Amino acid sequence: MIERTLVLIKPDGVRRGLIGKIIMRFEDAGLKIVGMKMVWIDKDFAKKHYSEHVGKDFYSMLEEFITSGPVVAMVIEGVEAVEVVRKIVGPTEPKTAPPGTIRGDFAHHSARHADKHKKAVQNLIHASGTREEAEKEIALWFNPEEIHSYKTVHELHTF
Ligand code: FUP
Repeated sequence: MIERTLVLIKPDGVRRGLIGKIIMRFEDAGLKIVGMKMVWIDKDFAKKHYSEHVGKDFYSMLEEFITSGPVVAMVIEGVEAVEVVRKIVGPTEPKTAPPGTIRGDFAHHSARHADKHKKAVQNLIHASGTREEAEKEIALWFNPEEIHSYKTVHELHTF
């Protein structure tokens, strides 16, 4: 039941100064950050991360976006964390993402608007979609020694 998932605060989130507010959403839900770093990836690394999208119409825009500045990469741990983190992040398109989700509260652009301007939709976050994806993505972004095992006060004071 305890899972780990990969979360990226994308370059738009970093540029907008939302790192702290975004991390707070995960900590507020009781999720545990077990790995974290700031990385500015290149095009080769972007192709590895978005391997399932390489060759699609929107890929070049996505690559331009994800390599446009540094991202904050995190490994987040918790009960059924993959699904819970996706719920907190919200749907891909900020326009569709409901209030209360990170994408719904801190962004509003539509996919149509992004397409019109030939840009990837600026949606602040990447979060692994499945447990299999999480495993693959964590291995791509983090060395095992960059992921830490420790107890939060909540774990120490409860069962
Ligand atoms: P998500 O799982 O929510 O990150 O979304 P996807 O894996 O479907 O898409 C990856 C990224 O590509 C998303 F952040 C949005 C972007 N994208 C576009 O910019 N245009 C498209 O037509 C489809 C996806």
